[in-house]
Amino acid sequence: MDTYTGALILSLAATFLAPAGPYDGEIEALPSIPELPDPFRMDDGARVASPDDWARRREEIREILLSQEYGHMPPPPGAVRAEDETRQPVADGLGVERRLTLRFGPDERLSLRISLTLPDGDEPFPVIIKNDVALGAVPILEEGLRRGYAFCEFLRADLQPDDAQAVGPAWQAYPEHDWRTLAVWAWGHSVVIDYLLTLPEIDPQRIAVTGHSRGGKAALLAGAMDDRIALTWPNGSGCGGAGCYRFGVGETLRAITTNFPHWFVPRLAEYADREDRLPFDQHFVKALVAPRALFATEAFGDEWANPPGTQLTHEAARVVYEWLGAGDRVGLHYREGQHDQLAEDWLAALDFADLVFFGADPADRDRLFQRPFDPPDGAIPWAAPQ
Ligand code: GTR
Repeated sequence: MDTYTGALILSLAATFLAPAGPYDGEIEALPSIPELPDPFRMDDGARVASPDDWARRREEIREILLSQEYGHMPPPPGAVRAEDETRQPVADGLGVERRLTLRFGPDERLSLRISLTLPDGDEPFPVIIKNDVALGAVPILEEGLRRGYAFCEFLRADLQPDDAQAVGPAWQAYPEHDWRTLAVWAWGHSVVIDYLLTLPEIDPQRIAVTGHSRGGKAALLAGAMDDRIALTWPNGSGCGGAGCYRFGVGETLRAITTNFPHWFVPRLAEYADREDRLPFDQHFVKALVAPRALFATEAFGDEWANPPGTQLTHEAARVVYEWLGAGDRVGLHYREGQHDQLAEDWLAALDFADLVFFGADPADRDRLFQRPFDPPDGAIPWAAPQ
């Protein structure tokens, strides 16, 4: 048996031999919940009443999302070795870009190419980590360096290619995990953080993550899973990201699980056209980020990514943020135009980061907290505990 076949068999076994949880039975046997499920309702039916209850509920929410949607990822590898390849000044000397290869995982079998651009200024620097398919794609690099931000991009396909047929390096290195492609890419942020935290230049309290579209889904999941992330910023992430399965427009659960079966555990596809049976919606992912900062950037013309549904799960998550006393740490920005991550999105995110990291109030604060849509009546039938 070759390595690929062996890894495939082990990862299928991991999926099917996992102990059954409360949501693993027949879909039809699960309760129908046409509105957004109550994040404060524990698996046993009791309602969260205290911070201790919420800590337990967060663990339940994590397990719901990993078992029903993304698959379980290993812990961050911890020991990450960097091979320094090149260093060069960028943006007229405002910063220096390092290109590196990280080596980590069991027997250092995994590698990840990154670019790290540090400003010329007083360390430690806040950092924005971005997962992508190419390096050097930060459109506001100069402005960001001027404001004192470091940027770190990584090539997510080094971990797992975006291919339904491929058993990529991460799946081979950790065959006992049922993590699917979005979970692997999300974990990539944690690998990068393991490395960045070894550098005196990086401020450990001010780490942000971002990605666009499928990369935005991965960045949001990273923020939900890794509490070291202080600001989670998905861009145009839509279905399976900052969007909503039950409400809105654009890509459906059936469409995404048919076209991208490798992104999610096979279980998710069973909910196609039966979204009311989902024990979660995407506000659960956002609620896990709370009370750490969360900012989503969207475009009105990007219907496929569900602009109104994104606002709805945002509103639902905001109930959790407010209950935790962090209502001013969850922002939402819409711009005109289409599916992309443009300078306008980056500038809004920099303003939001300045606000939550340094308390710097931007000139036009309201643009960071937009709610342009009328939410459907009764979509959020629950409120925060008293
Ligand atoms: C689309 C997919 C979206 C989004 C997008 C992208 O084809 O349906 O969920 O991920 O690709 O990543 O650009």
